[in-house]
Amino acid sequence: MTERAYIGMGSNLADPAAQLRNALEAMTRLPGTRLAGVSSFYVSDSLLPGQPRYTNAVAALDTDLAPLQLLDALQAIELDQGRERLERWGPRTLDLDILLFGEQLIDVPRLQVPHYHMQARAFVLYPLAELDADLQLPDGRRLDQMLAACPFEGLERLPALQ
Ligand code: A4P
Ligand code: MG
Repeated sequence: MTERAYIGMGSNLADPAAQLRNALEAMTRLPGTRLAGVSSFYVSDSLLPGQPRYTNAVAALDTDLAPLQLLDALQAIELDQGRERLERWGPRTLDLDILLFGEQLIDVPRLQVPHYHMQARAFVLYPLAELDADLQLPDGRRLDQMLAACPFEGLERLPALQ
């Protein structure tokens, strides 16, 4: 069965925008998967002080992969792009989070969906809204209500690439 998954992408090392573009390219090559949309890229300060600014975006994937297969594939892309897990929340060349996977609520040790932090993060919610402003989460929360509680402040939307 094909499901629509939304992937939160982030990078704050080694030319972040290029990291996101490479990751998008890699996602188009995943088996049984189609890249259905990409938001603008957004720059914002790190949630943790003393780290470089992040570039973030959200991608929509239509995929026949199962959720854990998709997680495996995304983690392989992270590793391929040189991510080292030195410290939790540390700076990273590439972070790929499964924000939503169809209507599924997933809570297993390796994977929780919807992603646990998405509601408070402008750099997730605003790009997600570009792809589907009417989105309703499987737990009943509505994206427009989450946005209303999450100011755009501090986000800088980069102009689209030509
Ligand atoms: N995991 C569980 N659920 C999921 C999911 N829905 N998607 C597990 C992906 N992975 C999921 O991930 C640790 C484990 O989470 C994985 O092995 C997987 O089994 P990780 O990517 O190594 O951990 P992390 O990214 O260091 O932690 P976390 O909590 O994902 O950090 P965040 O939330 O990504 O925060 N500031 C700005 N402006 N922009 C950012 O993107 N990001 C962070 C990191 C801090 N500040 C930021 C940003
Ligand atoms: Mg992560």
